[in-house]
Amino acid sequence: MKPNVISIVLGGGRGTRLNPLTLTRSKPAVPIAGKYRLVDIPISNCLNAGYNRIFVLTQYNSASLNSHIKNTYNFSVFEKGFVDILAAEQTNDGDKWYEGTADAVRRINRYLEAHEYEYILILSGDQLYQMDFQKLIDFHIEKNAKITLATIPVNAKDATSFGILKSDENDRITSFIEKPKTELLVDWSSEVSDSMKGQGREYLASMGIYVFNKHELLNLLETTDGLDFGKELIPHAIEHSDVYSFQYDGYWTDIGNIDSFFEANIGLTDDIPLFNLFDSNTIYSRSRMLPPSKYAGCLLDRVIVAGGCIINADKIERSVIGVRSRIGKGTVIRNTYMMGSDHYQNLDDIVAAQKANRPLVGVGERCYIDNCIIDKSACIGNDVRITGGEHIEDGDFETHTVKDGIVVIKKKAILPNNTVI
Ligand code: ADQ
Ligand code: ADP
Repeated sequence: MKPNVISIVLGGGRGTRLNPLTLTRSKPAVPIAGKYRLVDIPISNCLNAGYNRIFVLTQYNSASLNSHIKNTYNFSVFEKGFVDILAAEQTNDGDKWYEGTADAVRRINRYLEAHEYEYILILSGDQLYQMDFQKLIDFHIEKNAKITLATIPVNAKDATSFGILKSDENDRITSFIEKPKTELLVDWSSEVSDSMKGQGREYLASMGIYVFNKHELLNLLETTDGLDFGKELIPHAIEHSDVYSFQYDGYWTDIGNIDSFFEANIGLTDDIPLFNLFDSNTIYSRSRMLPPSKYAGCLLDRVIVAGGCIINADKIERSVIGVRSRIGKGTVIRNTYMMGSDHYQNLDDIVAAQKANRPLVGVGERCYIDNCIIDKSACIGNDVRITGGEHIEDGDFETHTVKDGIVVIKKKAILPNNTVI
């Protein structure tokens, strides 16, 4: 019999590290890889393993997240599957935010009570990976664990951003420290494979992916008042219960900030990308019924292009071009993630914009764009130059934000002809 599992996707704290992409939408709704949303990744991993009862916890319920989930995850009446969004608050004010990951799960427990389940799978909403959760759950059952953490070896630099643990020869976790300072790391290296050692990945990190036995989780939520899994509940459980480590050695990346979000997207254009979109495991997303993309006079080198684009550029290199993108003649784009647009401008819109001397949605003619993320429906005029890179300082402006040398053009921003950034 298939294990009885309910999954919870932690859809985001305040999400400030991904600003300005999360200014007007919740983190799970951030577009990734030209046609998906962040939330599609953990949901697809669950569905591929056959676990189709999923809650997505988010701090606010943007219209786009709702419509995306509603339009994408439709189950037949025979399947009893669902993907439900549970939002902490509709607005940003007040004290009704989920105050941490454990607090979020504690507060939605009343929705879980309506369902039968034995195991609960808790997932992060901002990670890129393809893991077979069936193997994780099987491991948990075999070990007779009360809690299992998915873990991965990381190097010393990354170790300070994660929960680091040590386990015995039977994979039982013996000690855990959340985000240790560099000077504390000396005592925390683990036995890892030669190939991991070769890459300097000697510290075993928690991936923030947890399997709990139902009663263990309910007991922990009830008898402790910790607000966070990593800071409080997991360290407490390791001292008092049977917690195991399921070591994973595939590709996994945390995409919590602009830099890692950018690299995760651009990395998809590599010859053999670490995260493989072209895999037999489906990544589900909304089917949009878009026309095929159309190109004229354009040289494309390592580019992913989603559906419904009209591309007349001279050259595009190492870039991801999202749904319904329109790019004008003579333009060069490199190292850029362009998210695309939610709708097409019709001929009347185009004539009106031209009359008002307003740039059209998309990228105009003779532009040069490098090291950039262009959020949805931005209007970039003709002869615009955007040159991100190490030379450019961080800052927040009306139309864009610069973080780690990456220029992020805000959603619906209007950059007039000849703008230089
Ligand atoms: P972090 O990722 O830093 O560390 P956290 O900020 O708790 O931990 O986020 C975990 C997930 O929950 C993220 O997807 C986040 O967006 C979401 N989240 C955070 N606060 C939330 C809230 N109030 N409501 C809903 N969702 C929320 C954790 C662990 C570490 C582990 C890393 C691996 O604490 O031990 O190493 O994950 O990435
Ligand atoms: P996102 O979170 O991606 O920025 P939004 O919430 O702004 O998205 O909008 C996404 C949804 O709204 C899509 O379903 C899209 O069809 C619809 N939408 C937004 N603007 C328009 C428009 N001007 N015309 C038609 N549909 C639109």
